[in-house]
Amino acid sequence: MKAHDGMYLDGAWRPAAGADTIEVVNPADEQVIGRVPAGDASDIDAAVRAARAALPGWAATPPAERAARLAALRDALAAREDEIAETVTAELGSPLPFSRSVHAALPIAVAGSYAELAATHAFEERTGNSTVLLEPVGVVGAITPWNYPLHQIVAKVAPALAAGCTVVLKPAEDTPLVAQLFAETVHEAGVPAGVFNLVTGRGPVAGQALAEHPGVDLVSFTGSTAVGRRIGALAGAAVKRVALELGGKSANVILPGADLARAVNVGVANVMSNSGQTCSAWTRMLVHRDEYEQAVTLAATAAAKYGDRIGPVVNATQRARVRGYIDKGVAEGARLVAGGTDSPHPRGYFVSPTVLADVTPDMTVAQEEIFGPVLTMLRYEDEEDALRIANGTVYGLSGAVWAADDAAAAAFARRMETGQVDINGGRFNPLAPFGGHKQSGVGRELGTHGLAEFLQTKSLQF
Ligand code: TXE
Repeated sequence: MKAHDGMYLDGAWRPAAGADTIEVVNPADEQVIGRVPAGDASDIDAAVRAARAALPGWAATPPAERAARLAALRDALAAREDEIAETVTAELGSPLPFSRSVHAALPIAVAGSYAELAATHAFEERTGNSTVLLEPVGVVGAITPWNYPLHQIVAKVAPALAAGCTVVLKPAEDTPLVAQLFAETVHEAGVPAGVFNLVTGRGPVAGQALAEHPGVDLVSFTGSTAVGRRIGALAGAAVKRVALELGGKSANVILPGADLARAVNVGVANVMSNSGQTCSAWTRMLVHRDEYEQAVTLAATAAAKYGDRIGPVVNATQRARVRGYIDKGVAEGARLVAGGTDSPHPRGYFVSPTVLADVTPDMTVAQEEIFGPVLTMLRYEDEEDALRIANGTVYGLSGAVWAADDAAAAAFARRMETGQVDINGGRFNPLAPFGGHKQSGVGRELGTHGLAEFLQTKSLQF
């Protein structure tokens, strides 16, 4: 795989300050496929300086011109769709068809949506005798994870650029190659020097330096709750804006009267997709006690069919964590009905699609994010019990409700403490706000709500 040995700073690839590097490994076969520089605090400082210097010019660029650059970025990404998919497959291990249809296609769609929003959004409003200006927040520090590596980047960088902000990106250690490819497309799109900067590096070094840098006005972070908490604390101490997209433990609530087979099959597919490494995955399936055993049989059959169709998890640490949760679930009394800790693959960080039945709300596997292909199945007595279980975690990112009709499902969904709910299998909408209630995070991504994260108001009274 092609890898740059420098950082994309101020419009060009430049050598890193230090000599440390990060090995990029293909999780499907454990082969080293590339090496990128591991930046340190001085690389971050250079990038923040470039972003600060570029800020006045970009903030003053008319939204129509910013929109034109974003449209060019969408086109540059689309022109390299195959390369994006191959790169994500190589460094994340996801099967190529999934890399094409999701890891490549989704960020192209999101970039396109912000090209349109930049052109049409009202960056000035009138209220009474005031004109309200919606101005860019300033320099954005974007810290992204590996699970949807390009989507997570585009979901931050595209709205930031649309808003008139400039950006320093620190992508995840496991997936830096698609981040470098992204920087190339930003360059190809004619985005002015310094508006977007990339520093590859380790979280506790480069990530921490970016989160702490006084020249950063907003930190937008997606990743673990533990790191999110630290970044939130740093931002609080510095009184700067922060957006946090953290973990989830979303409920898939199947109410009596729903199409049980469809709800279970879609639910299993949702959890297994991307090898379970999706913060919004419906990892807890809630089924009425009268239909529970039937649902367990359906889910076990569906999971077994997945077999080889899912890729590995991202690295050995993640595999150990996922296996640890499976063991813990069984130790706490869950019934293993599919998968388990064995892998049929001699190499690669594979975990078999796993289903744990007889899970109760107090178990660790019902409370903590596993981030692997593991479905937990819980029994409920009645709707109130289902609601209590659904809302009974510290998280609130996503969810699903299935019922005899959409109105009944939506009525239940309105009572859920969560940021988004799919009704009877509703389709993903890249314009709908995405983000969490409770400890799933702060702020929203996508659509106009995602754009608003990068804007601040100034009101002029006449
Ligand atoms: O996350 P980290 P990890 C969850 C999931 C997973 C767990 C651990 O449950 O099992 O987190 O994954 C950077 N200062 N999610 O260890 O460490 C890091 O370099 C600043 C949910 O990969 O949070 C990377 O760029 N930055 C999730 C980013 O933070 C730091 C997606 C995320 O890595 C840092 C991924 C520090 N001190 C994991 N330490 C989701 N919400 O979708 C690390 N980083």
